[in-house]
Amino acid sequence: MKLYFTPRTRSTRPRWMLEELGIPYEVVTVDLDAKEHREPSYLRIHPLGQVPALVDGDVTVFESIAICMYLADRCSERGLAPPASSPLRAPYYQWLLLCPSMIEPAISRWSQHSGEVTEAEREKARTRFADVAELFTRVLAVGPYMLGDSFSTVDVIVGSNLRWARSVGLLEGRDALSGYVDRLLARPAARRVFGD
Ligand SMILES: N[C@@H](CCC(=O)N[C@@H](CS)C(=O)NCC(=O)O)C(=O)O
Repeated sequence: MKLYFTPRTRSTRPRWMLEELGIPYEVVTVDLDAKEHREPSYLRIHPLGQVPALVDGDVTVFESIAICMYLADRCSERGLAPPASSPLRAPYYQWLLLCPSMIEPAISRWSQHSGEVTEAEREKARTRFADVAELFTRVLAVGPYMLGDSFSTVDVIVGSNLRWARSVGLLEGRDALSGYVDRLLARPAARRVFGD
């Protein structure tokens, strides 16, 4: 497998998955500053010119969460996705899709500098993030993982989102969520990716 990867981007999500699953893979670094993601050879892999992308034999897949879901199903015996017949499959989809539809736009909007967005827009983003943060706090109090007893792909994605949120100050005063991020980042697979 080849993972098209740029450090400190959403590329870390599939890399974390690959490390959790113990799948051998090759990293192909894409230099965004050098505009390598706009070169025709890369656009044949990801027609929208973004990272990450994964090539697995004849299969090419982009979108970080789709790649993680693909990998979880590819190695279903590792239990990082509930089987299609499991009642946990519903919350699995629910939490995974909530991240790019609601959390990522809120973190991104909040992180923008004044001038790029109005203060009212930033405040709306903070409130939207806070609503989800409260919900996650309740889910994880039952947890300890997003799907209950077991670590799953949802934790890779929610953990990645919350790590990003923490880096822009959105987890201040949210010790339970910060502790969850710390627990996830202490996993050997995560340490190999983030080194922190
Ligand atoms: N929804 C996509 C977003 C991909 C994305 O925005 N990637 C950024 C890095 S995090 C990128 O490639 N930026 C360069 C560009 O869009 O020109 C995913 O989750 O993979």
